[in-house]
Amino acid sequence: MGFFEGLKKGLLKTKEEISKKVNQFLSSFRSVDEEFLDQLEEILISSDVSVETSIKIRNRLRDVCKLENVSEAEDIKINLKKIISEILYFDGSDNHEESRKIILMVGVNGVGKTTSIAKIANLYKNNGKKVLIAAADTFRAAACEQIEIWSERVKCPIVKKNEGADPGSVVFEAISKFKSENFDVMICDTAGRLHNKNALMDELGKLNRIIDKNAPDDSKKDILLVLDACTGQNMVNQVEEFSKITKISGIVLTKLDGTAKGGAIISVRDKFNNIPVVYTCVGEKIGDICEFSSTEFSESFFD
Ligand SMILES: Nc1nc2c(ncn2[C@@H]2O[C@H](COP(=O)(O)OP(=O)(O)O)[C@@H](O)[C@H]2O)c(=O)[nH]1
Ligand SMILES: [Mg+2]
Repeated sequence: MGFFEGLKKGLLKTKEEISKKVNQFLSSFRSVDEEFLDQLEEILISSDVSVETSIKIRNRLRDVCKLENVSEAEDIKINLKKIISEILYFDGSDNHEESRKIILMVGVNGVGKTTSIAKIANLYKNNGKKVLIAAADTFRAAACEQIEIWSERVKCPIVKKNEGADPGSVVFEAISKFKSENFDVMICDTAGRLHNKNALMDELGKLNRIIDKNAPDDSKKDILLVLDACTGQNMVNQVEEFSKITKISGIVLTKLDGTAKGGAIISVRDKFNNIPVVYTCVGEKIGDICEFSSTEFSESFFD
C-alpha cells in the first residue's frame, strides 16, 4: 500500500477530529489575532496534541503569518501543514536498505510488536531481502505460536524455543543462523516489557548485550519502539521510560486506523526530535503498513 493511500484510510478518525474542526474554524476566519490563535490552540489540544506542542505551533503560525502578511484562510492552512510537517520531519533517517540489520522490537504489551514484525519482514522480503525471525518472546506459549503462524504466512524462517526458555538463548541462536546462512535482516520479537517491571527491563539489557557481542561487523542494530496510537499522550511516557533503558532508533506507530488520537505523535516528535517515526500501521493485515513521510502525514491531516 502506498503511504498516502494507507494513511488516508488509517488517519480517517484522527483526520475527522482535527481536519473537520480546523476547516470549520478557518471558514469563519477574519484575521490572525489572539482570539483566532487561542481557538487554534484549543483545537490542537482537543486532538491530543500536548499543551506544550500546541503552544509551539500557535506561536510559529503567529510569527509566520506576521512575517509573510498572511491573510487568507487557505494560506493559513498551508502554513499550518508546513509547521506540523517540520516537527514530524527527521533529518538523517538512514538508508535502511544499505547494510545487514538486526532489529529488536520493543514496547509494552499489546501495542502490536508481533504483528508489526510480520509486516516489516514482509516489506523486506518484497525488496528481495533474506529475513530471519527470532521468537524471543518466550514468556507465553501463545506468543510463540502467534509469531510462528506469521512466519509461515510471510515465508520467513524462525528461531524459537519452548515457553519459558531464556530469550537470550533464542537471540544467540538466531544470530548464529543469521551469520552462517547469510541473512540480510533479523527481527527479534520480545515480551511486553512494562516499564515498571525491572526484571523484564534487565532482560532487554541482556538481549542488547548479546546482540552487540555477537552480531557480525557488517550489520547494524536497530531498536524499534512500537507505540499504539490509541494511547494518545501516553505515548510520550512510553518513549520516556524506554529511553531510560535503551537507545531507541525509531518508532513504529500502530493502530492509526482505530483512533482519533493520532495527533499525539506530533508531541512525541516534538519532544524526542532525535527519534524518527519509521513506519505507521493502519490495520491488522500484512499489507497495512507504510514507511513514514512527514509531509504526507501532515497533508493527510487536513485534506
Ligand atoms: N486495528 C489494528 N490492529 C492492530 C494493528 N497492529 C496490531 N493490531 C492488533 O493488536 C493486537 C495486539 O497485537 P500484537 O502484535 O499481538 O501485540 P504485541 O503484544 O505487542 O506483540 C492484535 O489483535 C493485532 O491484530 C494495527 O495497525 N491496527
Ligand atoms: Mg507479541
